[in-house]
Amino acid sequence: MTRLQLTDEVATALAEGRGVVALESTLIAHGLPRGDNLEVAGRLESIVRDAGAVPATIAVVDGQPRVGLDADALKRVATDDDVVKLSTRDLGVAVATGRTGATTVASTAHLAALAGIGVFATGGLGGVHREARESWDESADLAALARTPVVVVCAGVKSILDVPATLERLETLGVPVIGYRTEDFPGFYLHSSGHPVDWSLDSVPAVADVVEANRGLVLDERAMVLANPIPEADQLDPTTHDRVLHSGLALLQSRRITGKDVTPFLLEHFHDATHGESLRVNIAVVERNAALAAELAVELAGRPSSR
Ligand code: PSU
Ligand code: MN
Repeated sequence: MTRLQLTDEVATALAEGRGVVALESTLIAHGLPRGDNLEVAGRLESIVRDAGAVPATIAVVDGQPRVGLDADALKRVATDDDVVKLSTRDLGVAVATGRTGATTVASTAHLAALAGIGVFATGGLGGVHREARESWDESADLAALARTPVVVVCAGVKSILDVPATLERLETLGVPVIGYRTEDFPGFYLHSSGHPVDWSLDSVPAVADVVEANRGLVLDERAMVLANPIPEADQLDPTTHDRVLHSGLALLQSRRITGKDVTPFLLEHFHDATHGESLRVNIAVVERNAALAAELAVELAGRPSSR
């Protein structure tokens, strides 16, 4: 079997049953602009450490799947020009051909679960794209969540997607979606997507109870989504949001952008068109998710039954 390369810090933490948080690398390599991204990647790791857990940023470097990146590898993923976006179906090709790539929610979750990591922080999930009825564009993230045992802390899905369709698909796939201190599914840049969630929990121990209950029911072979919204005071201005979203969707059509380029293109459009305001929100979102994921990882590690 292809061996995962764990940093000593991650290997030791897992062996000792301490809290570990997986972090995804596509948001670093392809979701944030160069310049800010390396700094953000480092800060996410510090936030996890400050909360008493160990960060494991996941990527493929020269064909080697890595769980935890040293400073050199993190820099390559954030700054090299030839870093490809790897979903789960791309992992084998990347390993066999020695490529360097950043992992999406789908592939990060897969590698995290293989390494025995149960908690994962990201920004927003991939989901069902608008116009999916014609394009069939649904992120492989959803299928991966249906078969991967990990808790994913995110701020919902971006409004660039079809949010209600994505929620329907998560329901069909049997993936629990829990709002953290909210009754609404978050809208990534916005506090609320305008769509409710079935379940809301107010504390990290309460979330850990659900993780344990699912395990007891042998329902833990799939993921659980913990949806953590940005506070309303910090969200992107909704009017700006709607305007930029419409112009971005129009550009997508006129430039015929499809496939794995859609999400990075729209993110960059938001960052350009809002003059960095969406970037500020994006960074706040991922930092808050890393902090909550670390709290949950520490809570679960403190429960002997969870090991
Ligand atoms: N959400 C973000 N930033 C991102 C992504 C999602 O806030 O960069 C990335 C994630 O890696 C996610 C991927 O898994 O986009 C989904 O891409 P696609 O729609 O091509 O599956
Ligand atoms: Mn897609």
